[in-house]
Amino acid sequence: MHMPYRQHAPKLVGLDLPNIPWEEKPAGYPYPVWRYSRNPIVPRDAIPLANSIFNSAVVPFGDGFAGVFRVDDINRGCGLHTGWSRDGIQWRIEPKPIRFRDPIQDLPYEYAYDPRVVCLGDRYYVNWCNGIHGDPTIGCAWTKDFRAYHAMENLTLPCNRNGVLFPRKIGRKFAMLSRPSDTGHTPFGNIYYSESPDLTHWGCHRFVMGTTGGWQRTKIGPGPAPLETTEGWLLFYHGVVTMCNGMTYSFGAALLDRDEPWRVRYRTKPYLINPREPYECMGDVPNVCFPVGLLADRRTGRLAIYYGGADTVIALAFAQVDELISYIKANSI
Ligand code: BMA
Repeated sequence: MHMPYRQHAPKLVGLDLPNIPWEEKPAGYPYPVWRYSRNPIVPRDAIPLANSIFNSAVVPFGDGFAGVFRVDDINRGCGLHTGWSRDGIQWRIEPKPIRFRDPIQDLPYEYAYDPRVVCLGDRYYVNWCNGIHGDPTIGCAWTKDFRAYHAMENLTLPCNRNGVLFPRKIGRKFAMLSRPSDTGHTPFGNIYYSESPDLTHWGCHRFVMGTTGGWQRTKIGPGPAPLETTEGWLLFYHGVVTMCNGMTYSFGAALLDRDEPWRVRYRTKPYLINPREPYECMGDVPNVCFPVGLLADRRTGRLAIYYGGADTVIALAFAQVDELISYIKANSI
């Protein structure tokens, strides 16, 4: 049958991953991103001594998936833990936090949270919010097997709380999105692009996008590693609005230029997901949907988005890339 729309449908650039989690959109659901019916997928107490497990990143690995999980413990410390899964839904999380090999002299690790993971060449790079002298910066380490993690220099000066690498070089340079912040509950925040020849020295900083109105009025920050499509880099990002009882975290998506990703082509005016289910509205920090993980299947265009719910649990949402990109374009700022 002749289907002109499909012929021009945006395509994912990447791997065929037919085994990523998937559930069809509920009949009649009007929006392009829908929640997994059995959320949350990881409860707060999945391992001993955990207070909460949330804001965690996953990648395809071997026959299944691996991930780096944010675990806050019952002392209210926060650390990163490796996790393993066959189906991307049921996770076995290591009870002990990741210890980095080859620690770098004079580079403290006081706390670690909100990991992102990206495969670049034959290595997986982990970025997270890294505490140094009480301030947040962007930590970095690499691994090939999710067992030995090798410490690298921090990617930014303090204060910066959200950093993520692109999954390939752009213009022969490594590339990163990050969100400079303050040392507290930052009441501002725009997304910037930076590049590096070696993952250590960063420069050529470019403004990508800032706050606007509505759900993204107070601050925004990059989520999972940008996903390459024929229409540009698909970036899920969180946005915050300050309400009378605190901050509400929702998420939306943008399409960034493929060659010059600091140029925003389209960006959602409405949110894609906002806190409304009990596991998003009730928890240690109510009203938080915070995306940091993403899996995509090139052939079907299926997306599985992992997000933290209320700083307490991990939830999953789904989208179809061509439908989502059409929606972003039709509902752009
Ligand atoms: C941000 C980060 C996230 C957290 C969010 C809501 O500043 O600390 O880890 O999910 O606040 O508390």
